[in-house]
Amino acid sequence: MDDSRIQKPNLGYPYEFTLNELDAAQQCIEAHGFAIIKKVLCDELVKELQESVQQVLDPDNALGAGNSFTHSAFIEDSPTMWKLLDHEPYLRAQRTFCLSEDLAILRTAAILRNPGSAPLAWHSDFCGFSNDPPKFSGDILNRGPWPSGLWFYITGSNPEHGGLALIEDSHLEDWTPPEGFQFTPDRRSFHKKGTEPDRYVGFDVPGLVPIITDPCDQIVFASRTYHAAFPNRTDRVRLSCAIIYRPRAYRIEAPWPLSVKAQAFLKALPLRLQPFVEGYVGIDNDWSGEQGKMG
Ligand SMILES: O=C(O)CCC(=O)C(=O)O
Ligand SMILES: [Fe+2]
Repeated sequence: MDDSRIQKPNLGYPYEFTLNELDAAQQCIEAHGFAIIKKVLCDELVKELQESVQQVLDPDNALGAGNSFTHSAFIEDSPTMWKLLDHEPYLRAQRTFCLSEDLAILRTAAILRNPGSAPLAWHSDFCGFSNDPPKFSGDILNRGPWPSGLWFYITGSNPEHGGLALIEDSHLEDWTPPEGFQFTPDRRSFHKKGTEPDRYVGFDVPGLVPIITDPCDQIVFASRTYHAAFPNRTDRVRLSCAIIYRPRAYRIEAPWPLSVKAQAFLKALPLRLQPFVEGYVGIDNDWSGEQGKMG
């Protein structure tokens, strides 16, 4: 299928909401696993976030055509992201989606996808399908019921530009892959029946919703929702960033120490914002659960 012709889909239910329709948005997330919130950011903040993602992830434009880069503790390097924590209309929305009045930062991310960059395979961020001992940082961080996706695609999301795709209703605990597909052994992805059990890359999956947004919109998806990213077939970089929250009372026991950079972030954050970093554990992308055993 030529996915360049995919139009904003009519799904038979509303999935775009304003900041004045948060209850309806939350109901859509509960029913279908996602929602789009229109005009959450002003143009000025969009511009500042674009500059910050570019500056932190690829300051010298050296990444090169066809490449992508993900920063998995973006807020530690981007004081511009702190502005979100002072943005009451945005915060009210995050409280609604996380079902908590008292939010704390779980993790943050920014992604830069250059022109020509490859698609991202289908997956769920949720790591609670297995009770095996944790093997990477996601197994520690991504097990809660809060939304996994609270993204700003600050250069817009659409199928030509490396935008997001997701599968409606795939957040439900009894969801199974559509006709012709089966779960990968870890359940975090699926593949075509009769093929290798690798995460599927392709946009011919029944139930696929191409997400089409403006740079000021927020894309929300539920804890388990399966999603993927289209390749970037434009001549413009694709930028995105997110803060994922946990209810403050939900503590994370991280087996890795706080990095020097994480400590500096905690120290630099203004006093009024300190409640957002209560119990902050940062992330260690190299942690594999093996250190203790090997040591
Ligand atoms: O690149 C994207 O748009 C999605 C990224 C994503 O799903 C992830 O980092 O888990
Ligand atoms: Fe993801």
